[in-house]
Amino acid sequence: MAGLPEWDRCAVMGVVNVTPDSFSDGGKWFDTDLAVKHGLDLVAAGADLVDVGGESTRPGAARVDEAEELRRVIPVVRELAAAGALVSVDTMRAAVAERAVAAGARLVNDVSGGGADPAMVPMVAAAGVPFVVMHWRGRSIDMDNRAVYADVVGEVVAELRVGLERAVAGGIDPERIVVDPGLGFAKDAGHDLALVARLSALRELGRPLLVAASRKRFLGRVLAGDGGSPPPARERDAATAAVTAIAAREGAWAVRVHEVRASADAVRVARAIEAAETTAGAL
Ligand code: PMM
Repeated sequence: MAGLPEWDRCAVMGVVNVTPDSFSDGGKWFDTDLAVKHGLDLVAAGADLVDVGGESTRPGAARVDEAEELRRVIPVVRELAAAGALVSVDTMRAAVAERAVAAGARLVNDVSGGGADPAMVPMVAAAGVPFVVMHWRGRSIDMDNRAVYADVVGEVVAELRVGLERAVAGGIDPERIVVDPGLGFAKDAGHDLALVARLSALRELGRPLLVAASRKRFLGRVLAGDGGSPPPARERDAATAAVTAIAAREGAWAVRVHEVRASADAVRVARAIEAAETTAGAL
């Protein structure tokens, strides 16, 4: 990926949500110092990047205003970057992305893929930083109503292609674009599982793939089984690591996770298996 280090395996992006209401860890890292400490702990646990966000995107979430988002995000980005962490900023606002890049962020992760703020694509193009184009169908407040597909994999690939083309038409270097299926965004559990089952179809887009399954509802549904109730988000980390192993085997560029250690181990094991496969193929 142009503009970032080349890892020889799937990278691990640790999540730092500086929000009082994020669905899986909301409130815990709301204070700047705690958020910075959490980010550094994630790096110590094996995170290759840390993704700092100040606005919850959980289903039904309302938006925070820009001043509040800046207040939450910028000091955390600045301190983590100064401490040597590779920081990504999770925002739908060009002004937040711009200030975060100035504070040291090296990647812009926009869950709207540039769709929410018309100034985002030109800003990222001018800054020359890598950009995540995620699949979404609109804001969190009513996205569950848009989880209607005849062919979820085909439609997500086609809609991501549109986002990719919009970003390139807006001046972003295609070599700096990452695509992401947006698990849980306008998707039900069946849709998310189908996308994970067919990650290879997303690779047809020809761009590195980011997979963000961590603690999401679909894992809760799987763990609940028929008629059971889903375990709380924090009890979905082993399930998350299972998806990490699968994503790494499917050639994902990175996974975005809350609990880093298990996924950091999983990507290393997947890499070792891949190396053994090459050796075995040569025998
Ligand atoms: N999911 C969330 C937030 N940011 N970014 C990308 N690229 N992909 C995602 O699927 C994604 C994201 C919501 O999860 P959280 O509230 O646990 O951070």
